[in-house]
Amino acid sequence: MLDQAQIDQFHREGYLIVRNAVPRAAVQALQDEIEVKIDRQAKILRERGEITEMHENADFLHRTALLHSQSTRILDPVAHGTHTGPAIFKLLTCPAILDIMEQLLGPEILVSSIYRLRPKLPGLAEGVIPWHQDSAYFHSCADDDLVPTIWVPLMNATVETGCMEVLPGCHRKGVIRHYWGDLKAPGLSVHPDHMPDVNPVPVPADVGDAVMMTNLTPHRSTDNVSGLIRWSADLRYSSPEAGDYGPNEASFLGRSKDRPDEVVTDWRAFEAIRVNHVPKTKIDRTWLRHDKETFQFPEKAIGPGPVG
Ligand SMILES: O=C(O)CCC(=O)C(=O)O
Repeated sequence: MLDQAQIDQFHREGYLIVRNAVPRAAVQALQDEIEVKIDRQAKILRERGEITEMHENADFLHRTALLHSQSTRILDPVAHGTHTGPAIFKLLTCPAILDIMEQLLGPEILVSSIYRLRPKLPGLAEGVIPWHQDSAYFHSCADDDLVPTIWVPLMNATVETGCMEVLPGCHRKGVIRHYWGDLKAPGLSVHPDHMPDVNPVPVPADVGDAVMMTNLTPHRSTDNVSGLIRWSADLRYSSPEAGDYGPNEASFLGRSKDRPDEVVTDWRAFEAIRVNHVPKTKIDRTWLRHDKETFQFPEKAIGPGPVG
């Protein structure tokens, strides 16, 4: 649970570090689940001749990078919200997180369709996430609603490994103009001409801690210059009123006073909901690509540098 000072800070600054927010057993279970998935994928890729060295003795913070240098397809089972299983379900529905969400959102809590596992591999340019607000990716129906992210490190995330950075107090002015970045930073970036003039704050966090942000908080993560994989999970929640802001994937009811019978309590039901989901709405954002966008200082708009 958050105390009132933490709730006030979250609303005032648009972010909050919550120490010991997440049970370590839940983090460990997710690490174990990921290791099994990666190992299974490594075996498939070995059969296809894409991987020759299995690095079976390498640990969670090294193995995937060693396998990735042989085949980038090693990440397929954990990419883009594809991962389901008992441990991710347990983390998404963990009472400690839902209690915090109930404080912020009230008793009706949707577990957002958009959750991600992020293996930020050392020295890999694609792992750099430029400045953005999550709402820039969402359908605009939730622009006026709170969709808190809880960013959960699966290792001790330091500045060196590329932890989160936020722009404090910049979440009250709505959705800022974004554009689609170039190949080095392929996601959405805040347009540099519209970048708030505020000093970034790095938010290192250890296993068990969580970094909370709003859907309008500008945030990014920079290079991982350590030798370790910076594993994390980012989870989101909303009240049902926020609507279907992430229609490409399935959300589900995580806690409810009004509809307790509809709360998903079993990971297999969660998996079925994810797998069988058919998107009905399209995202209504039309951000320009970097080569079609205009910039006051075009040289600032190449690569991840300009947006940070
Ligand atoms: O984990 C990262 O590096 C980026 C996460 C992010 O952008 C998010 O949680 O919205």
